[in-house]
Amino acid sequence: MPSSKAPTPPPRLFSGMQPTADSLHLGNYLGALAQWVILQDSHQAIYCVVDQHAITVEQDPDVLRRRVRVTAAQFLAAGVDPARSILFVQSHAPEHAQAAWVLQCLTGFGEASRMTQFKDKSQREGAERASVGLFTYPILQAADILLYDAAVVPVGEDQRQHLELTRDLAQRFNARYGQTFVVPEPHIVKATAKILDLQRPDKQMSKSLGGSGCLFLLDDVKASAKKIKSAVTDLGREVVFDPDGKPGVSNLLTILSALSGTSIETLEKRFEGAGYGDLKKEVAAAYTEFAGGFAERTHQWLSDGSTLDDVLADGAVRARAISGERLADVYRKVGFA
Ligand code: AQP
Repeated sequence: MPSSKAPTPPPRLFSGMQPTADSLHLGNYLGALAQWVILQDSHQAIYCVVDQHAITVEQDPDVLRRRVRVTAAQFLAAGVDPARSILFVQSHAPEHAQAAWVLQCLTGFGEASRMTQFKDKSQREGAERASVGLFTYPILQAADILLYDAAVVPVGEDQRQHLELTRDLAQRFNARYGQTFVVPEPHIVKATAKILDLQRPDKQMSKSLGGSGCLFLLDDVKASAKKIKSAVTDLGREVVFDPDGKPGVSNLLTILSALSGTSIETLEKRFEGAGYGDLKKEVAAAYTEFAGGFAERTHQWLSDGSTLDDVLADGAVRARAISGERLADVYRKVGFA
């Protein structure tokens, strides 16, 4: 006799990226987006273009609008499947900002002050110019995640501290008001958690460093191949994986391994007796092949504007069906009439 028990739904997963550049970079892709695509098979995945996070630093409204679509198109080009996963824009779901207020009231000022990303970014902006939104950014991020009962959050290493805060806030709310939020686990894949800048391999690749050390996925591939060929390498000649002693070479091996699906050990063997120039040539070829196809798919999505809009509108409806219910529960528990 068939069992009457409904199958257990797959665990939920939430992650987002900011629409703050005309292109994602290779760190965003290998550190997070590539995982997003894989995890769709085992999770009910919810992916978000976090435009409310973007305005924590000044944005030109027209540029921001354009970048929201370009960012969503890149998620789709990477393989996010809107038939299986929810893809939406953060500002289309006002529940995020509403839940963030409740969580802000549970967060200690000292606790928020310890967030290293705020310290770094506010130093860059200057204390007077840094917005209060930049300060409370990690609490909005906590709301993003907790509203969806996400068990798993795939991110790069730089997000670990924010995830810890999210977990603390979930536990604090649950202890004070009764079981409400799922306490999420970060999903950080060690091998690609921190892709380094090609010119400054002591720093992570980032759009704010930009320049010749950052591979923007929608840039001209020839220019990107040139950046790879002029990447800073290390003393010595051997192509070996040694992140402390040879950060530049190890970073190139990590990139090649991730793009080609070949293990680092196999690559080390293949490059025995070869030099850094050979390694760079192969990384440039693998990158060119990947980024060429990625850019083409992104432009296809952008050229079919109404389909992209439909995907985002449908995603917002599906997202709000989940977050609306959780927010109502939160409001009731904190005593809002
Ligand atoms: N270099 C990286 N290696 C691995 N993962 C990375 N991520 C970012 N850089 C690397 C991950 O990408 C996701 C996007 O997060 P975001 O939208 O918050 O992007 P970001 O942190 O603003 O990206 P940047 O380039 O690092 O921006 P700036 O320079 O403005 O700080 C996250 O999961 C992140 O971990």
